[in-house]
Amino acid sequence: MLNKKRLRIAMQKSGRLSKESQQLLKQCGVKINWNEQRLIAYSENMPIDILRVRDDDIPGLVFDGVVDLGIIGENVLEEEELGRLSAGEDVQYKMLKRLEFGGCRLSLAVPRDMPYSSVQDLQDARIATSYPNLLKRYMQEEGVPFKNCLLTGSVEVAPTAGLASAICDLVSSGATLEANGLREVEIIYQSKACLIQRAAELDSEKQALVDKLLTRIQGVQQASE
Ligand code: PRT
Ligand code: ZN
Repeated sequence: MLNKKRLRIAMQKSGRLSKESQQLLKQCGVKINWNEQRLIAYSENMPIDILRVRDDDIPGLVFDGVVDLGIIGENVLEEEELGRLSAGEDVQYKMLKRLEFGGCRLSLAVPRDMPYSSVQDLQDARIATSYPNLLKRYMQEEGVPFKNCLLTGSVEVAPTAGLASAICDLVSSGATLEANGLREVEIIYQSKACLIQRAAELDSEKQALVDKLLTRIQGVQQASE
């Protein structure tokens, strides 16, 4: 059971952010007994509990105040925020720090042989993505109507499979696009991992612990520059 007096931090259980999230806590002097199977991990030397979940759940857990802090990619954070706002819900949280890992970009890509000179060329095109809200915001800003094809995975194969004529997906090295015969044509969002805090006030002891962690994170990041 989670103890309300202990600081609750949500982080990705397994995936691209998990190792570096764990490493960050370690560098801040937080000792944790990680058991790969467990949902909750406890710190031995500080009043901190770690909730290990899928990254998609982390923004909501922070917005709803179920956890105190979360480490999450800005792409997932902003996608969830836009989704809630468009559903008429209020979204509140505090952005504490942009972190030095999890860097990637959300980009539009088209088949290599498709002629492309600007985003206008995607007018009324069907675009496959797992980020419908970030895509919609970008296309609205550009004034280009398009059709959605929502996929939670395998987005990069959508054009070959005949499901869509373009995609909007995360890119880091570009190797996945290359391997699927796609060409990156627009970067619509630049992302890094970040540390967020719930909007509702923490009690003074918990807040003092958050401040201490933040100072240590700043120290760790400065040392790596
Ligand atoms: O299981 P869970 O839901 O927790 O994990 P997940 O599978 O949804 O996410 P995961 O672990 O793949 O990614 C977590 C976060 O890492 C993302 O939300 C981003 O903030 C960040 N990140 C950084 C990336 C990448 N780089 C990345 N390259 N997330 C995904 N990718 C994928 C991309 O979707 C594409 O399939 O990697 C492929 C492209 O990589 P390149 O190097 O070939 O361009
Ligand atoms: Zn996910």
